[in-house]
Amino acid sequence: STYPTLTSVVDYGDSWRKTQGSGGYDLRAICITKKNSGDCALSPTAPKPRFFVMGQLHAREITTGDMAYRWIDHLTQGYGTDAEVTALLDTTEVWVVPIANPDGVNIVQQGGNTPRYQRKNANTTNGSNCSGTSSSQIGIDLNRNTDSHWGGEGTSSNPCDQTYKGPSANSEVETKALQALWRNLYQDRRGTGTTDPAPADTTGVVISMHSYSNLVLFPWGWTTSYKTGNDAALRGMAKDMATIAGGWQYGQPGEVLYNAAGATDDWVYDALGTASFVWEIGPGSGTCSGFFPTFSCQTSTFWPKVKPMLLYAAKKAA
Ligand code: 0X9
Ligand code: ZN
Repeated sequence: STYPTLTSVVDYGDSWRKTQGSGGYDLRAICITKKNSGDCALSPTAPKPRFFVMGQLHAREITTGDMAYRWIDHLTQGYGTDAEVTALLDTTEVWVVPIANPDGVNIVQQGGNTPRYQRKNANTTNGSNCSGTSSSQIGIDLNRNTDSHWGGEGTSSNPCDQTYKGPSANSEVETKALQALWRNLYQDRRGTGTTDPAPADTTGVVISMHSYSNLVLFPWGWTTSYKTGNDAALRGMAKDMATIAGGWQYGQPGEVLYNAAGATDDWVYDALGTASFVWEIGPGSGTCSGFFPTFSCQTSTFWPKVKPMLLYAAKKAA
């Protein structure tokens, strides 16, 4: 509200607890651009190209939410004074979902000075018998729940597991709300073919921030048996991002980490043909490691990498 000419906040759905009437949150996105008529509308035919970044789909990966809020501050405070930010917001819509899984974040925060290691959402209808320790927790893994190869490699059918895929594809309200938002922001640009829906180019870029392995990942994440039709372009962009980060590894998830199906990054490419990346931010050294790094690490270690990565990726959306 401090920057009404630059920002619009969109309520794109409710968290699971909110749908149950027991606490919970609105799911919120912010659109940042030098607003002209037609900008920041929930319509896939937009005047400007769109760059999208999301944090804390996995609740305990707190660096990703922190980076999202720093990005929002950097853009709103930099417009008119920082030439790079001004040029970006004059030409591009920047969308940010800082907290994609707010119920999970609430569970993390219930731990106070010893935050809880909640990864998944808070839906107990399938996982109510889980003990709530880091190895047995309630909820569905929102990065295994989409209909992009749902139930494939790297997914679990056990409701207490960290990688529980949920009772059916797209079962979770947080999943459905994100998909509806993305369908409102991006036209379906796919080509033909089920394992290779390659669009003509990589216009529009979606970044999902995760922690931690110092990696830049791109589809397909469900398998390494196939490359996408845009593999060369995506791999080239990932290489640039990894260089900007100071020498991270990059590749399809199965090349440098593991295969995992039903994730949101695959879904964005699979359903819409939009270029999509996961950044696994951190660890740094010493107290800058783990899911809950010392707060000063956000300023000293992570933001100096993530800020230029975001600026690079945002320019690639055009
Ligand atoms: O396993 C995940 O969901 C991600 N790693 S994390 O440690 N943050 O949990 C990696 C997801 C990579 N993308 C796909 N497999 N599609
Ligand atoms: Zn994650």
